[in-house]
Amino acid sequence: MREIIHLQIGDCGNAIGKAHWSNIFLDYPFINGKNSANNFSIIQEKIGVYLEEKSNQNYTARNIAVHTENDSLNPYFSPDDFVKIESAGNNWGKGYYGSEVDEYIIDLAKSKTEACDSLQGFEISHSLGGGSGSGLTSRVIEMLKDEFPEILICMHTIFPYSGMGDCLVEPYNVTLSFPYLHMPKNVIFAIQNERLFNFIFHQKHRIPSFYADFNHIAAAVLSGITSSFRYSGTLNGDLQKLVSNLTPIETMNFLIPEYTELSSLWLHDTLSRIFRDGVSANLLCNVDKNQKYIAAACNFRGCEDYNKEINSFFDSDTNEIINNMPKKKIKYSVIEANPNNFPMQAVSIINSTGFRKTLMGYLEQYYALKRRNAFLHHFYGEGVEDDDFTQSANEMRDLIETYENVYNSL
Ligand SMILES: Nc1nc2c(ncn2[C@@H]2O[C@H](COP(=O)(O)OP(=O)(O)OP(=O)(O)O)[C@@H](O)[C@H]2O)c(=O)[nH]1
Ligand SMILES: [Mg+2]
Repeated sequence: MREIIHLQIGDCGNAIGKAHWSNIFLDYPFINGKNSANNFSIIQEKIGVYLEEKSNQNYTARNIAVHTENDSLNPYFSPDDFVKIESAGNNWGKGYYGSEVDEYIIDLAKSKTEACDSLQGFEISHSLGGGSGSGLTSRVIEMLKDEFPEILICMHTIFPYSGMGDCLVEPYNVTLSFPYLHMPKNVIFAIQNERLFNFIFHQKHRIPSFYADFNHIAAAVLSGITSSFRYSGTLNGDLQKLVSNLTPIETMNFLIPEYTELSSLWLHDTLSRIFRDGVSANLLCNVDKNQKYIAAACNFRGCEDYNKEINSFFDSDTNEIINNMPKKKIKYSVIEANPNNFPMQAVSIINSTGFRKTLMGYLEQYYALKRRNAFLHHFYGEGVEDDDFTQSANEMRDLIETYENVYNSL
């Protein structure tokens, strides 16, 4: 079995993690005392990827919850997998340097690893706006890399609003985290809160309720992406395949999810709207108007009856080019089971030079704050040095330049 260990760190990481695990457990209607008449062999085969079997047909999540309070998902989370932390007060420095539980988290990860047959990687849900999700996550990534240098780490990362964040120092937290995300053998599924807002406002035509609506979508994306690791015979069936298919250029390791709720009535129109030249409204990060895709994949769920329509959409107009990528290069798979939260959905993953715009947004805000020396003493007081700021911002600028070079060279 190729197992994945999931960690959820901070308020946002735990809220999204919890919503995600609820979805996962709904996918297994035959465990923990529940019965189902259906044949679930297609999912049973890979049940050990995410779940630990405690006793016959009784499973818990292979999860480590790092949070200020134990709001666990009973009975699916084991109390031994909860690590209590103090809030890092929205300060990356406090999360990175001030944590007294970093070694305990790594010990827990090590003991979970030892119980695995063949670990395929770690997954981390977190946000970059607060101090724990940014700083403690950076520390944990660094320590995991020391301990398991060859293992893949896959981040499900919520980026703060790029204009009107909850707290003014968010651009510092994003920038200081950047070098820890942008490392070999990491992939980051990047979601911006403002894009979740826009999605609900424009696609669902209502004002979102914070954060329940956001987390509903973010968890649906996470379940959509990870369903390929949980169902047999799917595209990108393990982390390694996903990383090698979606990150042809190692330094471009940020992936943008795109979430779409599908209706049988408008299936073809919806697919034409999301897979077309330009910017799809369903992309969950801000991207440049002129962008070039370097890789893309899509997982459909609950669409089995529409296999023919989906195949014919991708097989028609095979000369069509979508943001510089031939349509025929988009890999897709259709998973039989319904997605729990909506009858039919598509979750795409895009690797695009357009991600430059997301990074530019935070870097500009970072410079605007840093130029005025705003709030710096809070960070210096926690052990962050001016060099840390400068090096992180430079690294971010280098990646922005890489995106520009790749755009110009394609
Ligand atoms: N989508 C979403 N975003 C959230 C949620 N909770 C907080 N955020 C965003 O995440 C950032 C704050 O991060 P938190 O996760 O609250 O902070 P933390 O990791 O607990 O860090 P500290 O509180 O400083 O210890 C802000 O940008 C919020 O807008 C949530 O449940 N869902
Ligand atoms: Mg918090």
